[in-house]
Formats: sequence, structure tokens, C-alpha cells
Amino acid sequence: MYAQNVDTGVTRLRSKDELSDAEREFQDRIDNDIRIEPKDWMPEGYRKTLIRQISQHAHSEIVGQLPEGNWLTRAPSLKRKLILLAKVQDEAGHGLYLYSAAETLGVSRDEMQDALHTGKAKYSSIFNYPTLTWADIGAIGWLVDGSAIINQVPICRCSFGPYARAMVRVCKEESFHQRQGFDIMMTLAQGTPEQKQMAQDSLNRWWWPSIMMHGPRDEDSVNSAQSMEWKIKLFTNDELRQKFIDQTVPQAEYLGLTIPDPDLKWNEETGHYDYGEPNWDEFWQVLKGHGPCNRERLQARVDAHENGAWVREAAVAYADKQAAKRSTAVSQVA
Ligand code: FAQ
Repeated sequence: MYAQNVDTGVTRLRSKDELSDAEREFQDRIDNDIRIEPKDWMPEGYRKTLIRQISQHAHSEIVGQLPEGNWLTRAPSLKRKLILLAKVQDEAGHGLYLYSAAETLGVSRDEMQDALHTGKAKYSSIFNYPTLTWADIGAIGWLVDGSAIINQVPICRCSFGPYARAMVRVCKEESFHQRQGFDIMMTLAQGTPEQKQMAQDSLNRWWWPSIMMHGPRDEDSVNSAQSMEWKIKLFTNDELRQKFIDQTVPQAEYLGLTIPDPDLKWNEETGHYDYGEPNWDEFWQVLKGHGPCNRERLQARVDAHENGAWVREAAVAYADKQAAKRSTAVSQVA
């Protein structure tokens, strides 16, 4: 129960006796559900783990705009286009809240963006798959935002104040995103046989990446034990994956679509669905940069950053000018 590591990436948890007085006091606060705020003392490993997770989460929201952005000019109606535009803008906002939450831990936005652009920082594997048809926009909302909500609702109760508070609004917006995705799937599933087939094809391609998005199996999750101890994570990867499957199977049945897993079946004894093994080799390959769209996604972010350099330079020049004006005014008053 009382245990923690100093560094991230180490799987052995220390016993309470091995902790320093400050670490023990810190763990007691966590165990008593007292939030940690940026200026509070914290073990270096806690700070590093939060910077890693929050910045990767932020990068995921930012890169996550790209697959859907691909369909903004091709949405099938003005209404669908407006909804999609609003959703993609929400994702940008989520990225910005998350970068701000990470900045409270002493890392700068430039450092985080540099880590993304040089391929050092990860972002969610799911955004390395292509959006080939309009149905994929439905599948992303339904399955990807659906997964994101299941993961993020517990984070509203995590131990670090700025991360927990950022998640409250993010989750409200993700709920709308999930509903709009389900609505697209519903419209297609009730449409012509070709439209229903398009929805089925999209489910076939997005199901397994959505299952893997929850992270590796618990036995391969190097960070989970320590993150759970620190209440940065409140559930394990497998627990959240199971929750997602249990919630989504009845929704697929309602749509009249078939989940592409021959091993999927209700288990009366456990009260959960049993499911087949995802292709973990594919998951690790995507993490190493060898997914279908890794290169394209990263290049799009690097290009956007480079093309936006003049805006950042203009903002700095304007701020300098304003500061110079203020200091002239102050010296004139004096
Ligand atoms: N993709 O030890 P664990 C969204 C890495 S937001 C890539 O289990 P952990 C909204 C992991 O970083 C989606 N890498 O790691 C939206 C670690 O490597 P590291 C993002 C992954 O951190 C919707 C290694 O594998 N959500 O979708 C993935 O305890 C639609 C070992 O794994 C969040 O970030 C993966 N899927 O658990 C936007 C939520 N899984 O860093 C647009 C917050 C694992 O040691 C459109 N994050 N890895 O080098 C979390 O809950 C956790 O970080 C997990 C991973 C559960 C993602």
C-alpha cells in the first residue's frame, strides 16, 4: 500500500520503511485524497511522471486534430461540417489546457513541443491510422472519444490539482464528441446498404486500434504500479479496456454492426465480455514510429510549427513594444 519509486520507469515499488520522511508524508496526503498543488513539495519521480503523462496527453489532443481535420472540407452537409469544426477546435483547446497544466510543473511549452517534433515524446497510437471514409469520422467520435472518456473521467479525481481540474471540462466536451460520432454511425447504419457497409468497414478498421489505445496489457505496463500508488492513474489499462468493451458491445448491437472479434462473448460468471488478443506487435511498431501515418502526422506538426514562426515572432515584437511604451510612460511620470 505505502510504496513509491524516486524515478519513473522503475517497476519495483519501495516499502513505506524505505521512504524518507518527506516521501512518507507525501504518500499519506495521497492516501488521504488530499490534492497536490504545483507549489507543494513532491518527489522528483512524481513530477517527472506527471510531465510525461500530461505532455503526451496534450500532444495526443493536438495530433488528434489531424485525422478528423482531413474531412473538414468534405463533410456531407453544412451541419456536419459545423459540428466537426467545433469538435476539432475543442481538441485544440484540450491540448492547450493540458500544456498549461504541465507548465505548472516547471517544464516549458517550447521544451514539450520540441520533444514532440523531434520524436522523443509519444502521442496516442490511435492517431497514426488514416481516415479513409466519412464513416471514419463517426468511428473516431464513437470509439476513440468513447475510449478517451472512459480513461479521463477517473483522471478528474487524480491527485494533481491542475490535471484533475483540466479534465472536468475536457470530459464534458468529450461526451458531446462521443454522441456526435454515434449519431454519424447511426445515420449510416440506418441508411442504404452501401452506407451501412461503410459503417461496418470503419468499425472493422478502428476496433482493434481503439482496444490498443488503452495501453499495453497490465503485465507489460511499466508505469502503472507507481502511477496507481500516486493516484495519477486510478485504474489499470486492462480495467479501462474491459470497461470500454463492456460499454461498447451493446452500442454496436444497437447499431446492427458486428464487432470484428470472433472471441468476443458475454461471460455470465465474470459479468464481463471475454475478448480476443489484439495484435500487440502492431501496437509496439506504431509506438516505434512505424504505423501507417506516423511520418505524415509528425511532419504536419513540424510544418505547422515552422509556418507559425512569424506569428510567434510578431507576438514577441508586439509585447516588447508594449513593454518599452510602459517603461517610457513610467519614467515620464517619475
Ligand atoms: N499510444 O506503462 P504504460 C484523445 C506508452 S486523448 C502511445 O501503460 P502509462 C482525445 C506509454 O507512454 C488520447 N503510447 O504507460 C481525442 C509508455 O511509454 P513511456 C490520449 C502509449 O502512461 C479524441 C509505454 O507505452 N489519452 O483520444 C500508449 O502508465 C479524438 C508503457 O505503457 C491520454 O493520454 C498509446 N496508446 O499508461 C483527441 C490519457 N499506451 O511514456 C482527438 C492519459 C501506452 O514510458 C480526437 N494517459 N503507451 O515512454 C494515460 O492514461 C496513460 O498515459 C496511458 C498509458 C493509459 C495512455
